[in-house]
Amino acid sequence: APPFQWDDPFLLDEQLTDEERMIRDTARDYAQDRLQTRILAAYRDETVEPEIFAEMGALGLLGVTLPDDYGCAGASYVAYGLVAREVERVDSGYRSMMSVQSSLVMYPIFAYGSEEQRRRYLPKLASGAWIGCFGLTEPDAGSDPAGMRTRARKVDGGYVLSGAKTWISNAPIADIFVVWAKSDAHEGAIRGFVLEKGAKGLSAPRIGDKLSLRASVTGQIVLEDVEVSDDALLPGVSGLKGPFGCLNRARYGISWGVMGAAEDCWHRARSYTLERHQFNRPLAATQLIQKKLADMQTEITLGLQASLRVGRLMDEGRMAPEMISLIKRNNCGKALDIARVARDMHGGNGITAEYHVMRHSQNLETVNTYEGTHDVHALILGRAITGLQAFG
Ligand code: TGC
Ligand code: FAD
Repeated sequence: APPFQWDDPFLLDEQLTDEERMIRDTARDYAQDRLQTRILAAYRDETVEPEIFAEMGALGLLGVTLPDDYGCAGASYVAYGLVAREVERVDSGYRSMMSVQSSLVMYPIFAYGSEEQRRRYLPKLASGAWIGCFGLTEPDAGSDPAGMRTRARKVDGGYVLSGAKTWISNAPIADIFVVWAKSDAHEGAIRGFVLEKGAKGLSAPRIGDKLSLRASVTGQIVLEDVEVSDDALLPGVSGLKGPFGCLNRARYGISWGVMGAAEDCWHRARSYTLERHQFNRPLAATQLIQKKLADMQTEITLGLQASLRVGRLMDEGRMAPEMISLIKRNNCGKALDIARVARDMHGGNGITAEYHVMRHSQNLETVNTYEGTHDVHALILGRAITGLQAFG
């Protein structure tokens, strides 16, 4: 019988194509060589590092699933998930920067934009020369984006946007803003608009004092009668299915990403408890510690295999959004549990930055909440199971 690989029990590696392994290795080398080395200072100081987009862009890691006509790799959704896993192995904030650019900014321009919009924006977003953000959430509309207040009013030759978005990743450093608003020219339907930095009345103040996701800058988008021309409208979609189409992809990537963070916590807990002796033996020689390590291994192995399955279904065009709710919810919840337990297994050392596990657990608090909270995804699944809507 083949030997059991403790760190890849179901031989995930074997289930990947050569191209997927190559993209995974590129992402892993970059993340370990260039991101792992700066994360402690970046997290402590809330450093804003826009150059990370150009670094990722140069390696082809942005918008990796989009076609090469726009400077992208044309790779599979599995490859995209592998990139998220490698980047989030270092920090959820860096993965956030990548997911927003790829799934929430480049994807809608590709899927809903005009050919002119694609040509104008996608190559610069793919190279990381331009940074994008995605404005859906508002101060009074989080889990319920249908309650948004931001309005687009039709005027001659364009629209006037007014309202406020909050909790927007990348907003303070963004060149491109994908903003969702209710449009009076479309009977109040939610429509997407692409705004550019510098538009009169557009500002993006930073949100400070975050105790989570500190390496990723977050802001508001304030729209004070921002006038845009007709060609700012994304012509290809109307209604909430526009933003949700983007969220499907970002949530899917997160399901892989959080498994990377969980793996980092698991591996660190294993190394630490093998080294650390109490009661004249390694902590790893105790039954309780081994049970915790086995639980981590089990959840990570099942979680990765589930994400791989959904990725393959996406690549075959057979994805249903509920599949993504299942893996986003489960993998985020399990990763958060794993990070908290890994912190515990590190004892007092676990609360310091240099052991990394508490940073992961702080980050995963955000990841469990954004892109649909753990409970909202339960309600999406509950609706599919029962046919009954339990939100309102
Ligand atoms: P509902 O009636 O269910 O649907 C309205 C319309 O949307 C369609 N739809 C979808 N289409 C594609 N994919 C999906 N996943 C879809 N879900 C719904 C649906 O078919 C319908 O279309 P139509 O044509 O019939 O009108 O809408 P609802 O208002 O009842 O929604 C409820 C709920 C809870 C499911 C939904 O609102 C929800 O998912 N809330 C969570 C909000 C959320 O995830 N926000 C994320 C903000 S972005 C973010 O967090 C980025 S962080 C990124 C980072 O930094 O990494
Ligand atoms: P609420 O919706 O107020 O939820 C509060 C609590 O109530 C949660 O526990 C929730 O599960 C629960 N709840 C809500 N509705 C129900 C219900 N019907 N039944 C039972 N319980 C319910 N948004 C963007 O648009 N773009 C971004 O780039 C972005 N980046 C983010 C970055 C960070 C760091 C953070 C923290 C958030 C970001 N978000 C972004 C916003 C994020 O998507 C929202 O925070 C999330 O959707 C939850 O909304 P809320 O914070 O308003 O919480």
